Amino acid sequence: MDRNEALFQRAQAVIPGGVNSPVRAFKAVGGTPRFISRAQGAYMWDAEGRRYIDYIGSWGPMILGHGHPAVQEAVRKAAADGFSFGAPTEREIELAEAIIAQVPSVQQVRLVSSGTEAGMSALRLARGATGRDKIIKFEGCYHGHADALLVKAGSGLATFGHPTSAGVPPDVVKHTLVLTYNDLPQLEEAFAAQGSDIACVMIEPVAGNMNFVRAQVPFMKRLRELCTQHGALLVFDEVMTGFRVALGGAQSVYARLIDGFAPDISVFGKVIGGGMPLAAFGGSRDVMSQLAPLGPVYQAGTLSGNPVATACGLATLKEVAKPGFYDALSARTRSLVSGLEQVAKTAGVPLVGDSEGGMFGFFFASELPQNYGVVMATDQKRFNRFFHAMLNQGIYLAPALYEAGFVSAAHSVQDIEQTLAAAATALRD
Ligand code: KE4
Repeated sequence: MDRNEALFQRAQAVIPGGVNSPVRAFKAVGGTPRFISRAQGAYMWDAEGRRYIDYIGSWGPMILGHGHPAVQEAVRKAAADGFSFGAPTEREIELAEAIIAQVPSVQQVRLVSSGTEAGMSALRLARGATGRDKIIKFEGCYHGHADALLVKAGSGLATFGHPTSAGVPPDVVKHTLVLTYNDLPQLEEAFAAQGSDIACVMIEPVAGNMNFVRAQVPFMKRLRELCTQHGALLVFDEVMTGFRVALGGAQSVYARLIDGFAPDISVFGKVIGGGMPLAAFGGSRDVMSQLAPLGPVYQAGTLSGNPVATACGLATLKEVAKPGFYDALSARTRSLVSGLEQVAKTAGVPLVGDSEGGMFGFFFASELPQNYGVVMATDQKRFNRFFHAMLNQGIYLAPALYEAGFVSAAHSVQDIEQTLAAAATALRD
């Protein structure tokens, strides 16, 4: 028996589903998950010693590639000085300053340990700052697993959401309205009907949890206007896009396209921790002053701003802030996506893709989907066959058609060429 299979069996005896996060179990694509023993640069090795070109990068954090020497050195030194103090440290200030330096809409940040914690806290802050209960999110956007965000659309616009998970009381999600991504008439209708009750709209500006779907510029422009007009806060969930699609995150992309654009609260994770448990949320000094110990909105965390995690995140942000980093990363990622489209065209298979910075997606479809329903109507069987045909050739893609992919600064031209050659073989299936 393959060691991955043996480990998966052993894991399932002591860990629910054998994994500590559901998407790792390969349920969407079938087959046995690979148990990773080590990673370096653009590569990971599984328990059988097989090497994979890694297009997940821990779902976004590993933008430099695995084991970057400067990051490893920073973590080694920080660990030698102590793992956790439960007291403030200078490096938390440095990391906050590094984030604020790149994101003009953020004047203050609070560090936490996961994207879920950051999203949950941002939601509570928005409700506390506005004194309102209702929130809007979009189908297909994932903001972590806080109860109020595990919700699917109600039967009609006027009705609020229903839980998507057992254990979430309907009462908890009754204030959550779920709309269709990029659906401007529906957004207008929701605000016209309930705008004065909406605390915030939470959105993934480039939705990486329905593969790769951009919020269209007119939609985003109007969303900003409606939030401002009705006194609702616009919460940008940049856990995946922050420091991944651009140094200033997705909001810097929209600020170039929409005059004066900025969200009110931003949520970060993944890249800012460089692979260690660290996330953050931030906004204007005025909004952030609502947080304890200054204000009435409580939020806390034993390991928030952990000294080893902040060292990892800070070393990562120092590397990505170097001139030309995102130009090179964007070009490499674009070469992958355009190469996949070309290979599919040659094979006569409909495939379309998109990318921004080091984040990409592709669909077995002829047009880029604009919302979750269209994403989930794309060819799932073809995706799953393609996923395994690539995995068997040493190319590790996201094990679900609704997940985005990630390229790191360590992915070489040769890695992209090897991937495209494998895709040509896989598409002959
Ligand atoms: P975490 O709690 O997993 O650190 O972050 C939650 C989160 C919040 N917001 C966005 C936009 C996210 O993408 C995520 C987490 N992303 C998933 C990948 N789709 C993490 C992978 C997993 O769940 O294991």
